[in-house]
Amino acid sequence: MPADVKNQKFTMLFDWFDQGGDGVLTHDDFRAMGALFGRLAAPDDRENVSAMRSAFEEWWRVLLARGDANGDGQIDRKEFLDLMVADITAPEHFEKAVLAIADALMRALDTDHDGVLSKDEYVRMYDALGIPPVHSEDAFRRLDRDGNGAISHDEFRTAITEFYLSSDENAPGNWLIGPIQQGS
Ligand SMILES: [Ca+2]
Ligand SMILES: [Ca+2]
Ligand SMILES: [Ca+2]
Repeated sequence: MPADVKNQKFTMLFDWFDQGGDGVLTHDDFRAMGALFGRLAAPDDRENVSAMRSAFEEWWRVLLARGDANGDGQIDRKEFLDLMVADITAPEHFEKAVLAIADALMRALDTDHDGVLSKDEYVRMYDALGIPPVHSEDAFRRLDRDGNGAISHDEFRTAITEFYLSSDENAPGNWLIGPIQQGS
């Protein structure tokens, strides 16, 4: 069921973002996510480090401004799911928060600067971001839509857009942070 697929994906995202593990999202969690992503970039790559940090700050700003329904300065699971379905996916927020991270992440991961992600470059993301690497081969195969052995910038953006916007349970982009639970 379409709504369930999105709820499952955003539930996985919530658990991942909750770096402190206390069941609510706070500014600290988003700072931690920004730092986690920033560590993927080379130490002298200030541009991408600061782009990822700013994008997570922007994401937190939108969440707090529009999603903190009970006004306690934190985002609980229900507030997050409601906002993600309704609002972060609005074009102006999506571009500034989500796709800004995607673009900086892609540049940081592309360590040989050939404009595409090889399997090695892609798989490195899993370890560094704390996503179980066991599914990385599957994900790579699905995200490499034209099957040329590399993930292009377009393929990467498409995957991320599908992860956030698609209600299709078979969308390859659903695999971005691991398999969603089917049929639960
Ligand atoms: Ca709240
Ligand atoms: Ca590359
Ligand atoms: Ca490809």
